[in-house]
Amino acid sequence: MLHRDHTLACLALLLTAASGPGIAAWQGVGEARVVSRERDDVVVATTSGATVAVSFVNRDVVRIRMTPAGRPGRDFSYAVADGARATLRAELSESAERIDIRVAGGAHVAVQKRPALSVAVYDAQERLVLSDDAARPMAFDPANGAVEATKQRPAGELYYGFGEVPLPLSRQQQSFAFWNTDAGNYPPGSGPIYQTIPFFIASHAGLSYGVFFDNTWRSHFDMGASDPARYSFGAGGGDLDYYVFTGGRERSPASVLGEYTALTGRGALPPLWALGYQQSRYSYTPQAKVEEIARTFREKKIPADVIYLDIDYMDGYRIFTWSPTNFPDARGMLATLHGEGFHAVTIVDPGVKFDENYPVYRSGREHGVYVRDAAGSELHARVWPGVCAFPDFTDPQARAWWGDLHAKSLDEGVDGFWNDMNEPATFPAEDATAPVTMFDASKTFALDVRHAGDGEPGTHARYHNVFGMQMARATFEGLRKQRPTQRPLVLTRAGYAGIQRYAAVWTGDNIASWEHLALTVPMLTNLSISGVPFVGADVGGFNGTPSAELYTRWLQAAVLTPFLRTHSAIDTEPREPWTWGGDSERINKATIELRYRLLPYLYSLFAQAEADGITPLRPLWFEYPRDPKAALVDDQYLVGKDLLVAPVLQAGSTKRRIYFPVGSSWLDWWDGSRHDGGTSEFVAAPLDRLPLYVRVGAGVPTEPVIQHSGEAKGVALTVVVALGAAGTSRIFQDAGDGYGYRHGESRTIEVAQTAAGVDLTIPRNHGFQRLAAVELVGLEAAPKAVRLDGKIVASLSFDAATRRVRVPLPNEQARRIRIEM
Ligand code: MIG
Repeated sequence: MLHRDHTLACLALLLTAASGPGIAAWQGVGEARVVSRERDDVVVATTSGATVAVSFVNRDVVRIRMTPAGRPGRDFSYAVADGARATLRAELSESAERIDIRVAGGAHVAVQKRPALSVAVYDAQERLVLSDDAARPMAFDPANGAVEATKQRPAGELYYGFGEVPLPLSRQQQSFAFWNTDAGNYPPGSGPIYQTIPFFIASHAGLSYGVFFDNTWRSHFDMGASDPARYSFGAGGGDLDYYVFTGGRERSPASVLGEYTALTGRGALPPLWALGYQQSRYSYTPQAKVEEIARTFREKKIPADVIYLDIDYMDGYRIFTWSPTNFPDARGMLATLHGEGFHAVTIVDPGVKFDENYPVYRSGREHGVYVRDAAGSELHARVWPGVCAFPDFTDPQARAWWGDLHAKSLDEGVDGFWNDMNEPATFPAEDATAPVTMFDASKTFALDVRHAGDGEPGTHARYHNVFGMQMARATFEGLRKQRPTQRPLVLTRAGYAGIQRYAAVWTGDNIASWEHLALTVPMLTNLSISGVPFVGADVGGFNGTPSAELYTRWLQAAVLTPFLRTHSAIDTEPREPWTWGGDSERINKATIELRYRLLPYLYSLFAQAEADGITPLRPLWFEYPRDPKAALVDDQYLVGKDLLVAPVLQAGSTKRRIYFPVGSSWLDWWDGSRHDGGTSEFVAAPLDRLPLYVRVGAGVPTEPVIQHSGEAKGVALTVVVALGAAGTSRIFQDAGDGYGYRHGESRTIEVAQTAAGVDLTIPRNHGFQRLAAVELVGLEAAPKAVRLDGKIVASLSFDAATRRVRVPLPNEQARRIRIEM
């Protein structure tokens, strides 16, 4: 047993809580004994009986896997995308004290053999990336299966990512756990909540690296909270299996995220309609109410694409049914909604009502899909419908069964599916007397409940954190099978690393408070750079009723977040963009219109996210890792590289301070005024103004206001060019749904700014929106002339108030714009 200080002993107890009672008895890995090769892995047996395997996923990504039992089990991961875990054969050299493992031109792993095996990883330039704390080698607890690693922490190293944790942007000197939890009203600064994404990007002296701890058990990170000189991570079972992303030559946040998403998959382009404004409530019922809400959007000309049906659409909360009284003609309602350009999403929870007269329940039992308790009987627990059985989503047959259930809903006209309560969450037993607290262990299945584990049966303690992800996967795969030519929209509350392959994620039951509004910025940007492109928070805050001002500010703050949906709890006042009437309605409408004007930009960002894994929403730090003043900014965010959003997050505020990061200059979206990088400014932000900036050098595609994305085909694009620096922007276009874009049915327009002017590269148009104009922004005076391909543009109007001039393009042959001042 190792000597450990008090804090670590506490940590150990925390870690092992999920695996049952017992005092932690940590054992270090001990000295390296025998070094061997197994396929591409270098496997080191240690005096403790554990083995440590080192492999290379590619030149810059190293995997380290410590197996306490010595013999690694099957190599399987829910996080890793199909085919993404290729390995390279590394060169191995061994001396009395060390083992060096490297690939040409890539990273280098140095293993110190004694006094206890310890690992250090270097990048391709032999710069240290991370290193075990020699005093605290990798350890495990043979009594309960817990594992743990401790790394040295350079002073000032910061940590971002970690998926969904309600903490400030950088998690240095914080500690938290992952155990998917229905944590409605989550207090800022706490955890665990709904998702488990044990991935972070570290940043120190302008260099980044990443770590992904691929372990589905209850896990825990201490990023220097107990001791600022070290950080540690561990779990209540399984292997100590983690990846180090060295970030290649660049060592940038983007290169690390690219490496992580190459391993765990990249979120595919959503259907265009899912990027529109979405309206939800718990619950819009009966169907006349749903129809009225949709109609009101159209009457008031407030753009919207999607309406949500929360649990009350069902018959006694039986999934895949409709309430005969409140939704007597669901098909008719869905047809009406479609006629008005709406798409509809229904909520589907994992609990299947235990009811012999309910065909879905009976079918599940006949197919043997339900989770079983430790004694082997069908697990029953209470949720909305009363006593339920639960499909075991870690069983491929259960997933297929589940996927097929969606055929009926699709046939009725449902367009997308919302998976809730999939932590999984359960209610207390009817006769329970103890109070249920926020992070109560009783809010889910018993730890000894059994799961199929895709061929490796195991307990709930092991598979709890992937239940929600596998539910979303089952839904996604079912939709892909039923509707192969449509892109699915699946929204999930729970998930695990890699969830981006299957679903959009929203941050659950937040609160209608200014504090929770402010929390959305660090939460969503961190969730995004944890590889999940399609993220959002309930606009206005789920629980409680926001004031008109809070709602308006919240909508502004959210308007360029990827998943934009107003949603509210059952006991709150109505909440639609028009609820407060007057100015409030006018401003909310304008805010949603801004979303639609920028849809082509958001869409292009999603195309990028699918191609290279770089997600649309980013903290300032992500693009400006060498600017120390940007490192902790968590009340502003970037959308792509080109838009900077600085929402007002405080009650009664009509101005705010904004930091413009070093390395770019920015133009005010509304008036074209210029703000240089490295400056901090107080700007006016009256209630009708979202402070929004475009990066000098960028070309941002926009379109006129439309009422829903289905109208996009009928309008042309205008690219807004922020003058003053060189740069190239790419505008991606395709059909907006389906998979034609993977077979060449798309085009990418290039807009390049040079010292001479703006050059356009417009490929042939196969029925996409036409590029009809270029707006040049940032001009302090009217230009003497603007030439388009040599010819003076006649109809030119300079708008001094917005510092811009609009250059109409007569056709898509346009190539060169030259400005004469
Ligand atoms: O126990 O379906 O987070 O968005 O409206 C609450 C009802 C269950 C929790 C979700 C919320 C949803 C609500 N659900």
